[in-house]
Formats: sequence, C-alpha cells, structure tokens
Amino acid sequence: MVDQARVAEVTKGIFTFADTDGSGALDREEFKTALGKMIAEHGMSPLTDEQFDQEFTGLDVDGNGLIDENELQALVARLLSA
Ligand SMILES: [Ca+2]
Repeated sequence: MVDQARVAEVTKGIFTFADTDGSGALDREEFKTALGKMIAEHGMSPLTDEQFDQEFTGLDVDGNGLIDENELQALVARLLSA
C-alpha cells in the first residue's frame, strides 16, 4: 500500500533538487539528475541508456518531452511500493 502523502513529499523533494532551472518540469538532463538522486537515496538499480529512454518515454504521458511532478509521482509510487 503506497502512502500518497509520502509519494507527494518524496516527489517534491526530488523535484526541488533536480529542477535546476525551476521550470516546474524535468527535461532529459534534469530527469537524469533526479534518477541519480533516487538511485543514491532509495537503492534503485542504475539504468542503462536504453532503460532510461524507456522510463522517460513511459513517464511522459502527455508526450511533451518533459516530466512534471504528476508524471514523476508514478515512478516514485513504484519505487516506494517496491
Ligand atoms: Ca510531460
């Protein structure tokens, strides 16, 4: 069972860290930064470039080439429930 408040909190923390230009969405470079933080702090397995592309494409549900907070929550929820 995933605690939505915890998911939102963790997502916000990752965002604050990784959204270096403060745009409110993560581009590919910023998403790499976010993943690096998640790998370091949550014991995620490092991704290959191919897995990274798949993850980015899968999370970018509106296909605008950016990961916003709502989109990132899907990954955080998966991570916290693992
Ligand atoms: Ca998007």
